[in-house]
Amino acid sequence: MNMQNERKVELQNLCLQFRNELVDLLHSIQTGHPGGSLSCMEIVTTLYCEKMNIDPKNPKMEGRDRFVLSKGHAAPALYLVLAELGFFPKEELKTLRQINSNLQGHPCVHKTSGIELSTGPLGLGLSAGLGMALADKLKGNNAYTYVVLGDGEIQEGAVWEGALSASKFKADNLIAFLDNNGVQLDGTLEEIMPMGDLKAKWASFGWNVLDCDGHDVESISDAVDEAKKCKGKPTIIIAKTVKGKGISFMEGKNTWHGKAINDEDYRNAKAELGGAC
Ligand SMILES: Cc1ncc(C[n+]2csc(CCOP(=O)(O)OP(=O)(O)O)c2C)c(N)n1
Ligand SMILES: [Mg+2]
Repeated sequence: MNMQNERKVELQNLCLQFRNELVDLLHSIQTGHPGGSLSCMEIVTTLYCEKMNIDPKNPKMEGRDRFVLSKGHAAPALYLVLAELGFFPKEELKTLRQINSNLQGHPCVHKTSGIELSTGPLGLGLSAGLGMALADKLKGNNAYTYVVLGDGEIQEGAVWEGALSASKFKADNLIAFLDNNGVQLDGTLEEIMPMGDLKAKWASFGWNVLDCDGHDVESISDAVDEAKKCKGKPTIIIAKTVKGKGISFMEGKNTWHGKAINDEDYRNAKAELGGAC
């Protein structure tokens, strides 16, 4: 319970603003991934706006903290936060998913200021993030790498190779978030491929395992503080989330994984979020 109430309200309002902007953007381009973007909104916002040592004016600053959106389809959530912080002009958001735009449907390290790793093919972010964390250790940088994983994503075998390596190399500057919304592209995890006891699985791979409410900015912030206290092990924070969070008819529905928002759904979503169309 370390966050001032005023700051908590600021961050919550920012997330509401991002949800409104997300719906505007995805409606305007008639494509994109609403469900997974809404699910990780508080995690990405809290990390970037509260926890990470970064400088939008100097995105390659030596010793900065790193962020890897391993579930790359949630790129719009990340773009909204990066634009708000000034990594690139907010005007550019309108170019989302256009050919030659700097804002592709999935994060691209060569195009977008602030992006540390190109992602989209699921399962690669944890190992790459581990490499960044270990490089920081070699350089003597006191920096953290944060990786956000989807719960469907961790069905990929490569994730567990990364998990094994991170504990072997004692990467205590690697903090992963599991966006644990229980839903993947085609259904629930229970229907498609149950992951069983997540806490026990990660612990058995040698990780420090924490949990948090993934839609509560204070709970997320506290979990990061707790993770930083753990020495000699990487940490995974299992964040309880809701896919499509904030828009009732999208919540918990795999059908909203990657569906265009039509005019009627747009009006209903905006009415719920309290924003003007
Ligand atoms: C290797 C790979 N296989 C399949 C896909 C297609 N795909 C994109 S998102 C997704 C579901 C991801 O579910 P989850 O990780 O739970 O994400 P979230 O619920 O947070 O949106 C799939 C199968 C992909 N991007 N990469
Ligand atoms: Mg999921």
